[in-house]
Amino acid sequence: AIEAIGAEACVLRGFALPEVALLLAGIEALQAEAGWRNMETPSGFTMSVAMSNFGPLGWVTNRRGYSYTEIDPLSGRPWPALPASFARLATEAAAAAGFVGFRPDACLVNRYLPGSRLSLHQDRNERDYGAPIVSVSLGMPAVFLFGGLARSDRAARIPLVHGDVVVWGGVDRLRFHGVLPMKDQPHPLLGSQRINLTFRKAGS
Ligand code: MD5
Ligand code: FE
Repeated sequence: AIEAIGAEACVLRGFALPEVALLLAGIEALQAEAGWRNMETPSGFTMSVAMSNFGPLGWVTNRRGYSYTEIDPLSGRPWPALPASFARLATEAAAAAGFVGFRPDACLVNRYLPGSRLSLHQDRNERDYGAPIVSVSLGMPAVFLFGGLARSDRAARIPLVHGDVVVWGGVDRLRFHGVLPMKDQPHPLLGSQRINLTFRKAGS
């Protein structure tokens, strides 16, 4: 079932459910190899969302700004490689939403605990806004804020649960968005956490 949330944005309810075991195994391996970290924003706040990345490119923030790097600044080594099963899921979800040929080169992994939130922002650190973004929700439910092209536009509240996949592209690619503070609603597999995979084409 495809649920449109914008002209070129949609929710694919439960699309990732058949892949959950593979995704969780990959996330466990990422946690062991690279680990979660709460990064600092350019304005000096520590993010309440903990992050890590699968490569080749990983999103980072620090006092100097936001960027994509080939090397994990914490380990000094390349980010762990994106498992083929993850890339396939992102490509298939994008195609189901009408974006054929999506090949992600970055997968940001966000871990939300009760109280974690993501304030309203745009994703503007990628080279080519022509590629869509695919996001996979796992674990605790969240309320996603889907705004407009101006920060002041009123935002819709979209509930996202374990297994849901959202695809944004085209005219919806630069809309403001965020995640409301997480309530503690433990999930049978993941407990008191939400993990979001954000697949992007960040480089050329
Ligand atoms: C999350 N993460 O639930 C979201 C999923 C981030 C982030 O926002 O930057 O790490 S991706 C949501 C997204 C991406 C690109 C465009 C739009 C939403 N949009 O136009 O609403 O952790
Ligand atoms: Fe974002």
